[in-house]
Amino acid sequence: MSDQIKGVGDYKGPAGGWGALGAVARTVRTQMKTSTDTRALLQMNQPDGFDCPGCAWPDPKHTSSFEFCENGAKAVTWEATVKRVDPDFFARHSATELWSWSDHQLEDAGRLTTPLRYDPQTDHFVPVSWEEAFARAGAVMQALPQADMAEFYCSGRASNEAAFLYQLFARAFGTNNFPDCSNMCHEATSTGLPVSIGIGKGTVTLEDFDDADAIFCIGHNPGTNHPRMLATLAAASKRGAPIIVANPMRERGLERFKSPQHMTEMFSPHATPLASAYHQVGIGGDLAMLKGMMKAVFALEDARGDVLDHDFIARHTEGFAGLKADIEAASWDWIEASSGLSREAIESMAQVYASAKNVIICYGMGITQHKNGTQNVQAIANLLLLRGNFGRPGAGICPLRGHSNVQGDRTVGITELPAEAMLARLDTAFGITSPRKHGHNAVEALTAMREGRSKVLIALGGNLAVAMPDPEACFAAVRSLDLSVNILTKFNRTCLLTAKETLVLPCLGRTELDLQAAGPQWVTVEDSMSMVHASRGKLAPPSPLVRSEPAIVAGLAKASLPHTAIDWDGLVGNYDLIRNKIEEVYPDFRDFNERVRVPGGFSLTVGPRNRVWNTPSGKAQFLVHPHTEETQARPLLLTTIRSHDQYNTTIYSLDDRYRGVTGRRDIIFANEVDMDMLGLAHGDKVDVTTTAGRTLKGFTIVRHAIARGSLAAYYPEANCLVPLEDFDPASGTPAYKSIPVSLAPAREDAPGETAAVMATA
Ligand SMILES: Nc1nc2c(c(=O)[nH]1)N[C@H]1C(S)=C(S)[C@@H](COP(=O)(O)OP(=O)(O)OC[C@H]3O[C@@H](n4cnc5c(=O)[nH]c(N)nc54)[C@H](O)[C@@H]3O)O[C@H]1N2
Ligand SMILES: Nc1nc2c(c(=O)[nH]1)N[C@H]1C(S)=C(S)[C@@H](COP(=O)(O)OP(=O)(O)OC[C@H]3O[C@@H](n4cnc5c(=O)[nH]c(N)nc54)[C@H](O)[C@@H]3O)O[C@H]1N2
Ligand SMILES: [Mo]
Repeated sequence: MSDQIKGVGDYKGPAGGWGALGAVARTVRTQMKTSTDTRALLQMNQPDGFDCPGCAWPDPKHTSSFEFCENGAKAVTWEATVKRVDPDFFARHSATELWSWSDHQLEDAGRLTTPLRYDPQTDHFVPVSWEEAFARAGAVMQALPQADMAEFYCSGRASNEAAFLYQLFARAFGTNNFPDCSNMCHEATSTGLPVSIGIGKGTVTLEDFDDADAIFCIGHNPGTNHPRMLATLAAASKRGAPIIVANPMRERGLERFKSPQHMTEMFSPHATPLASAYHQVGIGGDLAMLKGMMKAVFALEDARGDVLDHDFIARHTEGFAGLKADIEAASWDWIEASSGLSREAIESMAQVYASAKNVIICYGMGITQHKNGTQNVQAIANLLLLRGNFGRPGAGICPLRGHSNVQGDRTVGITELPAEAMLARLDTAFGITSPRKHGHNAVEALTAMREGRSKVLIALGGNLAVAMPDPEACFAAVRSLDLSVNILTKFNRTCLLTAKETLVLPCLGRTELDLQAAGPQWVTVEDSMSMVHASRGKLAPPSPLVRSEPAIVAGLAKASLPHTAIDWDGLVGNYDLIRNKIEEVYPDFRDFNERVRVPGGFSLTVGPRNRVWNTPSGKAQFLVHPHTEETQARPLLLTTIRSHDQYNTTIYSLDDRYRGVTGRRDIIFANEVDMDMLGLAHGDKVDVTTTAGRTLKGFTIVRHAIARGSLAAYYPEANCLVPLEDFDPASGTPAYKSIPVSLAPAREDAPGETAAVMATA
């Protein structure tokens, strides 16, 4: 029945396996030229090669093994493509024409080769020299009435060196406005965990997975977004460690895996099972589920007496009595209704948790991108603290980070909320006076642009307006600016939101050779387990005109700050000098240049690994998140997810292999029972409407293994359903993953919309 609908079927294989190898072969064939280029793939994650620009999952220490995955290969081939968007391309295609292209088509056209500016007279992007580009940007920057009217966006691919120079530029210019991709991603982690355990990062190492007695995976999809994690999970599964999943959707990458790197496995009919239990929690039901687990843990303690780690709780924590009272006040009726899981299911999760000595809890966007994202994160920490699951091998918290260096960018200063001590050291290191006023996060930046309070957007990577909620508001906000500067490898839709002055500046990618005055340069990155290591690009740049990110940042800084005393050229000439300055500002980077030259790099300090809690009282905190015991029915909630063939707003292809979708993205995944109740059939066209009257029209509804009351659609097509005002008040993270909606059969007269263009063109 399912094969009657175009592009919708079932995927029966495991994650990985021959499907993954086939996909790698296809991406190499469509993007790359010769076998010399494909050698790039063999450089990935090698001690003297480059860090994979895909995800932030760490590599085995001192690796010389061959560690790459299907989606890492897509990230590299997409960057190392032979396709180019050169001046001829922009002469042939006007900006208006390019607007009608899908996001896939825009980036698939190839790598940028020359600086461009938008010419409103002709409606074309035209080549300019670097000198002219910098001068045009500098003129607007110097004319700004206040430094705080500029927004410095950073996406998480930028290296530590580029990001450090970028924050220096912004602070020397006079603002802490650092909207960054982290604000849309793990901000709930960065905000929530410091209050709980004194650091806004994960606490486990890769080796901890070998010692874990149970692993929980809540709200993340590693088969697609962190595929190298599947090898780690498979190893745990083979040892017999239970892997407990909580996810509204059944994701193949959490069910079973066949490693494409093990030939015996590839030729055997068996795949490694991953999840030992799979709980389809309702969208947004995680806090109730976590409270339920804690309630069951307390009940087990009452029955057995050996479940809580009393010694740890007494010595290392505060707030236990408050948490216990809050959990006791939660009724099973409320927990079941709010989580969508039965009491028995939650008790079984708690049983596994309480029986395992060392537990790791992993989580991703399914936890953070809700109005209560910070509470979700802190509830995970509460659960771990109850049994002292910090500071011993095999235990801890593991946020699955986003971009490959998003954690490093934050470490070296990309934050709108800088600490005074850091600013003081920055000022001493460079003889500047940094602004003390805190700046804008991503939502605040777009709001300021929308209201005319900000007039400049400089973007170090990313596709800000497309990644944010509410394209109508965000697209208009960028179009209203005096200056938009896009430092990118590939042209994207945000470039087409032309301001009074619009510049597109092409930069080198991670894989490419970076030649500066002192010779070839390399950069450093931090993975999601706080390991800092080197990344060395080797491939030829896409054109001789393309410059490195540090060089572009320095060029913009010099043009914007005519009286600057900072030796920008010196720093760019030799990145060792940038690293020396990072060390001056961040003491944790002591002997940076020396330690990062050791293969595998070094670890930054993570207090909880040694039971050191950098909180005001020096203790870890149990935190209470009161709820009201509402009994009214939950609305239908829609979550937005990544397909297997996308990297955020970069759409590699319109396929989503593990969910059985081919050649399209205009899909709403729904539970069969809900569809029956709504009178909708598999393959029907529907309109999705939010309570605020936002609509997504003419998408096709398909039956899927998803929790009751839960719907899913792809990001960014469904971003038009998320209001800019719907975010977690604690962290500012947009509530991309719990949108209350209703469904109706599509009205025939539905006009075409941007979302439809993006999904299908
Ligand atoms: N290939 C590839 N790799 C990537 C990326 C990419 O786009 N492509 N993006 C990178 C970035 S920036 C990030 S942040 C990470 C994202 O990595 P993930 O966090 O894995 O990303 P998502 O696809 O947004 O969603 C993850 C899962 O959350 C589940 N989910 C949705 N709502 C809920 C909920 O309410 N509760 C629970 N428990 N689960 C829920 C979905 O079913 C889905 O399986 O990956 C990084 N790596
Ligand atoms: N509805 C919904 N919206 C979401 C999410 C969701 O789950 N649901 N997830 C959110 C999350 S977690 C994130 S992180 C954001 C992502 O937001 P962004 O980080 O802003 O978006 P990307 O799509 O990763 O950026 C793609 C662009 O980066 C540029 N690029 C690639 N490599 C490089 C490089 O090496 N250097 C430079 N300078 N540029 C480069 C390319 O030109 C490409 O067009 O989206 C958020 N938006
Ligand atoms: Mo992210």
